[in-house]
Amino acid sequence: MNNQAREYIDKTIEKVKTQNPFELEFHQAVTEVLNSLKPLLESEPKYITNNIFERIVIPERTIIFRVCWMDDNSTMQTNTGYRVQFNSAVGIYKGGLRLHPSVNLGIMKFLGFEQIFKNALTGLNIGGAKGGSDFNPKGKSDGEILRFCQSFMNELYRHIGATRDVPAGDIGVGAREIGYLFGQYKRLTANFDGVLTGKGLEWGGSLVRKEATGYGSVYFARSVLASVGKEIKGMRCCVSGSGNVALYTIQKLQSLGAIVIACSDSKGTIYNEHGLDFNTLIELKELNDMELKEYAKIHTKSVYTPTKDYAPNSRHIWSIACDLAFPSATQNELNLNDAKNLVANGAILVNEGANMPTTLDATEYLINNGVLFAPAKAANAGGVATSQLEMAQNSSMTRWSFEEVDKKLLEISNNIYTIAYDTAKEFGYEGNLIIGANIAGFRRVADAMITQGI
Ligand code: NDP
Ligand code: 2IT
Repeated sequence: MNNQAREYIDKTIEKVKTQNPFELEFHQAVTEVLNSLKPLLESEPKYITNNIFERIVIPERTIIFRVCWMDDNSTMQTNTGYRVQFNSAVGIYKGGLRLHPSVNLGIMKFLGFEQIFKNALTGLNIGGAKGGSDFNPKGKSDGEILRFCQSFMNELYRHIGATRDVPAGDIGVGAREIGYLFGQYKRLTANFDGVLTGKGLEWGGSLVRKEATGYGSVYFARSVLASVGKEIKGMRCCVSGSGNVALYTIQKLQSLGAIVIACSDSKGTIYNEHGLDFNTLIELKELNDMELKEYAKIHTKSVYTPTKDYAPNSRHIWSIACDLAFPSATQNELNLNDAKNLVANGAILVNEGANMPTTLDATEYLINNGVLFAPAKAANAGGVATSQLEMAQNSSMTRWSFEEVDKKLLEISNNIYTIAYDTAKEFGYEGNLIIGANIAGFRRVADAMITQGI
């Protein structure tokens, strides 16, 4: 049986690599998830006999489309748009839209694949999807963003719907973009419905959605620390990124008494041993889309390190001594060198706010060196879970208070921790939340697939 499970996993991973050449991030996500399912396959051969692996690694539907838009010089620009509707076994397709020049099919598929299990872990009825474009929002005028979003929706609208597929934000997609996308959807369909989440509070959005991923990430970290008798208060934290997830991670950490000593953006890292000022960060990054280097001009005792001064093959932020590390920017932003620095400096927890921020070898190193590890699909699920709470409010035409939504978010985060912890323990890997989260998420989806037939 052991060999059969191993062979089945290896065979599937090899097939994924052969059939999806060059999609390196997708290979990475599949490799991580499938390898961690070995204990489950050994005890439950039905997943092998039902050929679940072959099915689960292929999206149910992939939409790739051309997005033409007019820039401010009246020159026509063209980008590629994507929506990968990966798996609907447990619910409506759900997942964000990413606008970043690095976007390609492999990145969309890795994100969609991760989203399947993340969404399943929430216990809610949401399936996995992801979308976006290689459009670079940086340096674009408001009019250019508007025209891009409208053109993107001109194709996407026919594939989504409040009970079919509900996109949301991700890198490069925040309140402004969701507004433009929603406006165009409404114009094209004449429907005012919950087709996107992260909407404005006056037109169907939910309180706490903006904060949810960051808050949820910290709630999750709190559960992990509690399991070893520690608390967040007084912990020195490094949070990479300074976008939506990072900012609200910082706010919640500070409100719980942690000292956030560093954060970053794509251009550099800011450090202050006495802690960073949240309001300045919001002013610069959320409200004005400015570079983090401006922070050091306001808080002159802070130290700014531009990316050109980073040590080779490492991110400066992970060489700063801290207790808790919250990679919350992008995929593969914490590599083996970074993991070695964190271990050498005594970090006790890596809590993934971004999707797949830690490379496979770095993850292995951290775990082998006794660092607590909270995997993305468990730690950052608060965002999508609160999106589902937004959908629930939309469909019942009600509105919940901040406290009500926050309480539900906390409950969901705590439940995810419990299910990941208990599942790892059930298979003899107590404390390994990667194995726990992957098995629990996969089992729910795979059982639904089997029950629903081919
Ligand atoms: P934002 O666009 O709001 O912020 C992204 C941040 O990361 C920015 O500070 C950006 O720098 C930095 N960044 C992005 N790409 C790179 C890169 N290639 N190298 C260095 N820095 C980079 O995105 P979010 O905060 O929404 O998303 C961050 C991560 O969290 C992503 O992995 C996303 O998939 C994940 N996530 C997001 C959720 C959400 O609800 N938004 C939910 C769950 C996960 P700069 O400011 O210079 O652009
Ligand atoms: O990666 C993610 O979970 C998100 N970008 C949020 C998705 C959502 O539908 O809220």
